[in-house]
Amino acid sequence: IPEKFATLGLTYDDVLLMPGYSDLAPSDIDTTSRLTREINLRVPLISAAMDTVTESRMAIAMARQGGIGVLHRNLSIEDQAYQVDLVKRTQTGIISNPVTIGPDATLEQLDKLAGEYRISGFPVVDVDQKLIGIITNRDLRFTPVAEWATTKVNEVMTSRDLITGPSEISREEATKLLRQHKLERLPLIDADGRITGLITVKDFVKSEQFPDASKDAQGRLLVGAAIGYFGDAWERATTLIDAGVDVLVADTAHGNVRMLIDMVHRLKTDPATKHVQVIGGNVATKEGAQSFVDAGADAVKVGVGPGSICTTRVVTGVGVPQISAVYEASLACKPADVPVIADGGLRYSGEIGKAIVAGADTVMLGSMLAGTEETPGDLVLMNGKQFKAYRGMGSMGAMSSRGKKSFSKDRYFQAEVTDDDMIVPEGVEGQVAYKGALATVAHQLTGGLHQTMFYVGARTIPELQEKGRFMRITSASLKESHPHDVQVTAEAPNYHV
Ligand code: RVP
Repeated sequence: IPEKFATLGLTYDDVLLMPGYSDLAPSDIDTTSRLTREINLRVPLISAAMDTVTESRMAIAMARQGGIGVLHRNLSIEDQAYQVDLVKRTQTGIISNPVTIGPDATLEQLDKLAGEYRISGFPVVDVDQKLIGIITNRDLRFTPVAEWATTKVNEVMTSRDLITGPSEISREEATKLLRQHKLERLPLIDADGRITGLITVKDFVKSEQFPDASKDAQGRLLVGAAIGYFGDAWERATTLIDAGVDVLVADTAHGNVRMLIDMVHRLKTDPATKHVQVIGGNVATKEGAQSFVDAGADAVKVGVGPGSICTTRVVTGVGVPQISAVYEASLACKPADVPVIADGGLRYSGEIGKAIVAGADTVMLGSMLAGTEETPGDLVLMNGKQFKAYRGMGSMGAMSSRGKKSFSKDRYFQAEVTDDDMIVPEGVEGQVAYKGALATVAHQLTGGLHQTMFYVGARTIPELQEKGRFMRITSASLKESHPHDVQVTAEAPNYHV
């Protein structure tokens, strides 16, 4: 019966983009794209919610480059919320909710707080949040460490002639004050002297250094966090919202599931949570995408089985080749104006443009970002080369209690499996070559996308989606695409043999 068989499935290696007429200068090209209904990114890249890819360091680095990171959820609710907090407090201009300390805290407590938040100076406030001083690492230096436990903040803080600014100070005025008084920090206060913000020189330099950074209305970096649908999932979601998360990302291998769709619907209708952007996923069909569109999702994430560390298609026999999956999902999302995320399976920068032409607005990357400096985990030296671990969230390592407790087994519908021997993994554990700083990797990816847009003749991402045409290719053509008939003697930063 013909209906038993869907049409032929295509993936990245099955297609190439057709070149088109171009009269663009490199500076004309704009890679801004929609992450969700309400959030735009200058660079359409997302780091995967995996425990070997995205914790706060990666999320900070991604947002600074103009993309966004999704914090993984294989950790306790408190730990994940703390990671959100770390990203939201990272300096980029004005810190609207600075970490403060009381006058009666000891220097020992101050030192601990400084380590926890990786910051070196705090406004000192009384019980009414009124600014009474400022204390920095420098003030600590004159007190012997042995006395830190007994010395109080108000004994060493600077409290005379404090220079402050009004809450609504402009960037220019703040720069003037910082310069004039050679200040490291400028606390901002309201009419009653209560602390309302903090500006540091370092932040100002940073925001000039990262002009594409993804920021919220208050100038803080954007961050996403993964959630599930099982057990304490609602508590996790609301705790992350309280910590200031911008985007919640339903993180499951099969999103077309009643409980998860209900969860997304609840998040988008409950008055306490509906202001936060929610991404539904993963799906790989038009019908699956439609369920999330109907539930009110702000974007839909696509990918069943394409991941480099994923064995879902072999273990279960289920999946949809990624170019077809993205295209199918976009048929439900485009009419509703809901952005699409292509998640998994990308290996080269050229595949970002292919995903976009198939119907995606952004792409989520695991293996392409794994191995960078900012990922969790240590370097491993093997045969004189450096590596970092990269593993699937459905691997034995991520789902078993070996090492530490697993919090994300419901991603593979095995939340209630307590005996490790009973786990049915859908991913593998491995390693990838050390790649250095994320910034250099991100530069190659966005640079590649710029070139795609130039070749196609598209100035913007919507234009690329509109103009882009595929040609289906054969395995002989694929062979022709890659370097062939030579021995590659030098590694390119964007091509590895
Ligand atoms: P890749 O970029 O090809 O490495 O794929 C990353 C994606 O793979 C993730 O964003 C996620 O959707 C999926 N994944 C993560 N773990 C597993 C697994 O264990 N099967 N799959």
